[in-house]
Amino acid sequence: MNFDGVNEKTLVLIKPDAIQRGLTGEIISRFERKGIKMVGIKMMGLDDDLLKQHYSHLADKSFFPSLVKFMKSSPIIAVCFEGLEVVNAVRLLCGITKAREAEAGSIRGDLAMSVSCNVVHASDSTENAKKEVERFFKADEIHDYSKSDYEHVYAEDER
Ligand code: DAT
Ligand code: MG
Repeated sequence: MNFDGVNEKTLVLIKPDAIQRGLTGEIISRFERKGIKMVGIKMMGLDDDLLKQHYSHLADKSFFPSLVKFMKSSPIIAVCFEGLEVVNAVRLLCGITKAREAEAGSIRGDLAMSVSCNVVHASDSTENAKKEVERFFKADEIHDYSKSDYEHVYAEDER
C-alpha cells in the first residue's frame, strides 16, 4: 500500500456509540464533504487480541477494561481514508478526546459529550496510521481508484 503524498492513508473507526445512535452516515458525510477519499470500509466485531494491540498505549490505565468492553459492545465500522496530509486533517475534523470540550464544528464537538463514548477513533500519526490500516484491512480490501473531483479538491501541484 502506498502511504505517500496524496496517497497518505489513515484509519477511522466509527465506534459502538455512533452505531447505536445512528450517526454513521453523518460522520462519513463530514469526511466526504471535506474532499477526503474513502478507499476501504467494513463493519466488523472487535476481539480482545485486536483491541489489546490497538490500545496497547493504554493497557496500564484503570479504564482499559471498560474501554475494551465498550469497543466490543456492538460492531464498529472501520474506514480507510486517503488524501494529502490526511492523518492530520482527519484528527482535526474529529476533535479532542474529551468530546464535551471538543471544538464546536468538529465531529466529537458536535456529536458527543463523553470521553469514552466519543463516536470515532482516528490514527494519531503517519507511523501509527500505517500500522493501524494494515491491522484492520487486508491489502485487497483497500481500493486504488481515481476520484474525478480531485481536479477541484487539490491544486495541480498538490496532486
Ligand atoms: P484518542 O481517541 O483521542 O486518540 P487516546 O488514544 O488517548 O485518545 O485514547 C483512546 C480512547 O480511550 C479514547 O478515544 C477514549 C478512551 N479514553 C482515553 N482516555 C480516557 C479516560 N481518561 N477515561 C476513559 N476513557 C478514556
Ligand atoms: Mg488515540
